[in-house]
Amino acid sequence: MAASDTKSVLFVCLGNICRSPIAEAVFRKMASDAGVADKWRIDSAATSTYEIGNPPDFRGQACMKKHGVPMRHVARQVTREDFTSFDYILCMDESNLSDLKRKAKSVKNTKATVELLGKFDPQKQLIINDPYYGSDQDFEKVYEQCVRCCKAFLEVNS
Ligand code: 6LJ
Repeated sequence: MAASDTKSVLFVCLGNICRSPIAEAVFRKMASDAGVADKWRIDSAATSTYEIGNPPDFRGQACMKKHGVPMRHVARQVTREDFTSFDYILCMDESNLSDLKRKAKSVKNTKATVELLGKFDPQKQLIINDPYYGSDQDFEKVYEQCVRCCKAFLEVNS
């Protein structure tokens, strides 16, 4: 596989411990199951500095274990380089989107398409809400939304 055939996606949320590591892990497993993992660079990051260096939220880890999806990540913040090196930056809510669009303005030669992951949802649930102050059920909903959206995103990129 030539490097020029590689696509890249960065999943982004506020803290990079709840939603975006789930999206990253779900998408990586789908790409792997489809036999195209070698064609993708897949990562996740935060708009904020709140949780830099921390592992995914325990409730998200439990949710992913339950569904048999491996997840291993250390939270990091979005960098200027992310805007020039990723093809897609997919985020979760309108606050993420406005933060990313503001950051993108200070970067020359941004190549990334920045959009809501929810735009790919066949059930049209556009926003993937922050489950930080929520319940296990809220994490389950995040997972289900990520499954629907990542499946559709992979299909349009196949
Ligand atoms: C600056 C003030 C905020 C959240 C989160 C919320 C709050 C989070 C968090 C998602 C992932 C110093 C840091 C907000 C990781 C941490 C607590 C506050 C952090 C907020 C508003 C509504 C719903 C959820 N902020 N950490 N401190 N989401």
